Amino acid sequence: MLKLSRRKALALGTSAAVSSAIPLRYAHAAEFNFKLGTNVPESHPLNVYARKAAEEIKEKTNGRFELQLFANNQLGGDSDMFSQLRSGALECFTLSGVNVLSTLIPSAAIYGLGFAFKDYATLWAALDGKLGAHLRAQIDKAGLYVMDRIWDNGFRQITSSTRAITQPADLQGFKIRVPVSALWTSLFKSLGAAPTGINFAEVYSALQTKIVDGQENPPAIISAAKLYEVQKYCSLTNHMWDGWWFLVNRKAWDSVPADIRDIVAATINANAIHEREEVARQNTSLKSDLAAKGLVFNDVDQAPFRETLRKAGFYTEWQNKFGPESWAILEEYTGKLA
Ligand code: X2X
Repeated sequence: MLKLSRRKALALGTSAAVSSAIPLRYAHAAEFNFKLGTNVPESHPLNVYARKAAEEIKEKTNGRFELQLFANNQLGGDSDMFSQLRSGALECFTLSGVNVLSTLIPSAAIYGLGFAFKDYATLWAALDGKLGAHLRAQIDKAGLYVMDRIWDNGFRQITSSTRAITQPADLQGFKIRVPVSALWTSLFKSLGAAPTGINFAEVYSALQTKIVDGQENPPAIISAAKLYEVQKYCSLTNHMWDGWWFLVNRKAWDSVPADIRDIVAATINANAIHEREEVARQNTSLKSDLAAKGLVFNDVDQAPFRETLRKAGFYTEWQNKFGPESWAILEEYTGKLA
């Protein structure tokens, strides 16, 4: 009985796929099937525009190249997906340079230095300019292909279930989740907090079960991952910016003919620009929406936080770690930090 119905289902699945799911003009399997893993929920603009890129690529390559999206940590957390990407089990992965990418390439984290960028104009000038080129060269050296345009995650804000953060004193001993990253841990330790490195896949439950009292992310993520259900306050610290590099396994990328690679890269980079516009819009417009859902917002004066970091030796420590070359390029855009 069970066997019969399974066979039936299989037969049905096959004929359905042939007759309707694949449009006639793509009535052949794609030659190149790339999986893309992301670490945020389906509704986040990263996934919306990655999907759009996938549709456009299929169209422009006449079905020869297929990009299949696995959003929301379906393939595992960041650390898992990063190993899969490196081994070739996963072809594409969007990953922050400040997150686990920095475990392989320490200087990839440099743009996430606390309070480094004051606005988007400065930030895009750096990341679409000399700083981005410098960072992409290091990712390339480490054996990964990286698309030109970084995707926007946003300026990060601290949320908490226990108290609003208005001054550095509010962070003393504060149990906060940070991604698995030396720079992130150092930033919050230097501010006096008690950070724990946790992949984003486990953040909601870590907040719900009170393993940590807070986390930090931009409004677009707080909304898409419904973190407002387990958090009460959102303090607009803008303490750092973060984004996702669109990474590709080098061997898989090299297996694709140059003309198709050009289409894929151009389409992904164009959609990164659209994604940036949407994220910037959401990170502004979502505040009233999140407030209506019960999140209590407060503005923050950054000056005492910066001063706390300076006094803790945070900037000089990281200047030494990143080295003079990367640091000089960063300061061309941000002005003197150390
Ligand atoms: O892990 C996070 O907090 C996230 C989703 O913002 C990153 O990818 C860094």
